[in-house]
Amino acid sequence: MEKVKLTAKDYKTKIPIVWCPGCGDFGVLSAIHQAVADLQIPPEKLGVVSGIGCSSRIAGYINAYGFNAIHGRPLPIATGAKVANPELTMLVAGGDGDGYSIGTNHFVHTIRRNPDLTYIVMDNRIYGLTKGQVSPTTPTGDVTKTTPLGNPERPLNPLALALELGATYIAQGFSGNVKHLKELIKEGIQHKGFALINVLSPCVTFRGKQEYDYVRDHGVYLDDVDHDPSDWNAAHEVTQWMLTKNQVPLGVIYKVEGKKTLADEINEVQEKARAKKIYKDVRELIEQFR
Ligand SMILES: Cc1ncc(C[n+]2csc(CCOP(=O)(O)OP(=O)(O)O)c2C)c(N)n1
Ligand code: SF4
Ligand SMILES: [Mg+2]
Repeated sequence: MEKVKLTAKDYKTKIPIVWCPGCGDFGVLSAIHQAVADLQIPPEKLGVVSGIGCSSRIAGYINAYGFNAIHGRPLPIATGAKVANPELTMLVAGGDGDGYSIGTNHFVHTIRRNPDLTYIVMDNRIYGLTKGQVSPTTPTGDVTKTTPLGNPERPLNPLALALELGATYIAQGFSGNVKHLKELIKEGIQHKGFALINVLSPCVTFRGKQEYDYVRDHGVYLDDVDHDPSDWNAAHEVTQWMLTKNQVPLGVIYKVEGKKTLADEINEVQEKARAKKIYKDVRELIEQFR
């Protein structure tokens, strides 16, 4: 029998979408629907884990195994799901607050382990769900509900942090360019190892529509300039553009293939353990702790 071709529509759910009109997250959702359809990943082979926030509602809007984790914890949960069922394509999605504030420790240690996950962060540079508090990526000086006289802190640079920690795929997208973002997501999914896709995804309610203009005016597509994503030093320079040149890099910033993933490491340990025959079975191991 001929296989039915999946389309973006097959990944939509009936859950009403409650984002504000104009929210950047609509673009991200559309890019994900199209990316998984292009790759023909059946919904039963797809997992989406999110955290808490407006952006994290996205898990409910994708026809797949979905899990709304607690705030800041989608990465360890997705890592566990991937280890338990390596056949699942695992997407992790959330906001800048979820991933780069309360979830920073998981961000750091997940990258160290290089699990085969695609992490899509909807970076709107604000806490949207809780009504407009300063976030770790809010620019210095910006007025928010919790910084009425301007944000006194320097923003975190997730791209540079991920690069320093050894992430094997780092990209930045824009929810105002769904076609481009879709390709970044497809490439992230096809990459073996941890893929970070930071998406500038404006919160029109708490930061205003001009966030779209900011990315349009300052965005530089890496495909249009001579950037080699396999060159770590060149990638490092690109991660600094927002600070050094007031430019927003868009595209694949860094990519290295062939690095061991968490699954490779687990398989190696299991093989070593079997070869050494240290224990006859798990009961012998447990006995040691009595
Ligand atoms: C442990 C815990 N602390 C605080 C909160 C409240 N809270 C919910 S969402 C959120 C921030 C979300 O910001 P972000 O991840 O950037 O998502 P956005 O709404 O901007 O998409 C906070 C502080 C919570 N739910 N759980
Ligand atoms: S508050 Fe901001 S982030 Fe949340 S749905 Fe509205 S526009 Fe989007
Ligand atoms: Mg946010």
